[in-house]
Amino acid sequence: MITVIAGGVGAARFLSGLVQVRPPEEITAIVNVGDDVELHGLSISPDLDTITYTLAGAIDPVRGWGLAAESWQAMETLGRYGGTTWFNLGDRDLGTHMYRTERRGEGAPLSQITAEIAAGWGLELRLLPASDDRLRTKLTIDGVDGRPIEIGFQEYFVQRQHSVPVRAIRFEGAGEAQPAPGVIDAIADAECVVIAPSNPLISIDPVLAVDGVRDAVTAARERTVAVSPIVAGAALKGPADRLLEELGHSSTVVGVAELYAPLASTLVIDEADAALASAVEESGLRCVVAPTVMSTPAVAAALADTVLESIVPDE
Ligand code: FO1
Repeated sequence: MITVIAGGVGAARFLSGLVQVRPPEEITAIVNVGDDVELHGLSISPDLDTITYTLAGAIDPVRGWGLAAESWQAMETLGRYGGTTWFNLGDRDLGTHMYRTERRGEGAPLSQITAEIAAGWGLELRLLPASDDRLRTKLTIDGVDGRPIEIGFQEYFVQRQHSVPVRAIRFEGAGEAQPAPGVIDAIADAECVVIAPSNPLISIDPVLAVDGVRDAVTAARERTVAVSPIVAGAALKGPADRLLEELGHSSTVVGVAELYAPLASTLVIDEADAALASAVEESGLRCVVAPTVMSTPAVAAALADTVLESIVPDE
């Protein structure tokens, strides 16, 4: 079993490579739910949907989220009334949120609903939300009068286009949220645990914040490999580099290594950062240098192979 700790776009790309080199039924993705949001009375799980749509080959390739061949008629009607339109929900995508909301209303746990949606797209890997309980990433930024205010993840990421400095990050519900059924076993029983190239602070940390998950990954450290989401000091997509700096880390592969040293025994970095390999190893992880910019499915498959090969079999 290969278990992948996953956020959104970067993790989805990695998983689309992994399913090319390993049978999907041997793969479990444990997915961040801290980005989840309720809008228009609908339950929306962006990272679960991004991974589902990507692996189904239905993702919009330009946006990296939502469905391809989308239309926006419902949003246009909402706009006519002055409704909430800063979070764009395509007409096809709305069907997913309507189904998830209907099933939650029937009392189904998110993990069950996620399995139903994945099956609806013919996916064979196992997708698990990190928790069936409520967990929400909250960010503290400077309000208009300079005083700190706390906002939700999508208000930061989309409404403000993550263009504001972040003072602190908190995972509301982390104290109570329990791992979804199968999450701890998927880590404990995995021959290899992969920390996907997702944002360490807002995609990976909220998964680790769920009760027992960080301990489970730490216990599996010798079989855990992380892929750096930072290449040549920058994030390929999103605010990972700025967030690392704003929260006192270095937005380099060494900064990532220092964050992941307690959790993983190997960090895979891009060839652009080859000169930093020894600095990564000084942080206490083995360092593997390989192409990590998954510009094509072939690169994603090669990266997945590299990750699996970097696991030193138990002596
Ligand atoms: N990202 C945006 O930048 N703008 C949007 O309007 C937007 C809408 C949206 C709707 C559904 C969905 O699943 C994702 C959506 N995203 C949007 C991306 C989303 O904010 C991010 O994918 C994750 O939350 C962070 O990885």
